[in-house]
Amino acid sequence: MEALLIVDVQYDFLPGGSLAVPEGDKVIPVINSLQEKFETVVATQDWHPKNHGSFASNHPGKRVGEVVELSGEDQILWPDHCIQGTHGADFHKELRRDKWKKVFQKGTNPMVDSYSGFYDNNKREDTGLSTYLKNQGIEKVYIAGLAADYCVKFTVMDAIKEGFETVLLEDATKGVNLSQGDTERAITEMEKAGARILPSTLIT
Ligand code: VGL
Ligand code: ZN
Repeated sequence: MEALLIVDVQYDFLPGGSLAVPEGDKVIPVINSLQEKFETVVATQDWHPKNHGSFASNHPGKRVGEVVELSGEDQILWPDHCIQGTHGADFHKELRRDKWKKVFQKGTNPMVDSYSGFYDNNKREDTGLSTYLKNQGIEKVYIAGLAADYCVKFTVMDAIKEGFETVLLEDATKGVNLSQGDTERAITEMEKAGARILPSTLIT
């Protein structure tokens, strides 16, 4: 059995949002047509408390893009984004949700970031996504959404580690590209780790 996993298609990651992914909105129609081809569709939602340690605003004197230590791990500092209950944390209104079986929220612990939809960056807390998919008999996951060089990449890597056959839908994701070429490098890393990289037009 197969599932489509939609990562973080939320206003703050879309043009006009606080951590906008260039052309992030382009994935919405692509993902909507993909959803018609799957029986099991699940989504992740970046869902931070206001005092989250990944926000530059919570580290006086530090700026967005600087790296600090958070619970013993290097943490890139981001603008405030996806704060629980705010518009920026909502899924885009044009993103269809009628087939979604479940939403997995992440990044709720202020002391650790969580790029992957499976585990936090210290791999201590589990969102329940892996167990959920396995209980549904899912063996293969197709991953789409934002951002290709952060949450999508980490979700793909953990999907592989969890033993799922993993496909990245290349035209259904876009990257932040803090440094030029980050998205291409992320795709190469995912492929090396064992993901298949496919265009969504090949999914039937
Ligand atoms: C993401 C940075 C911080 C993402 C989430 O969804 O890719 N990136 N939080
Ligand atoms: Zn975040």
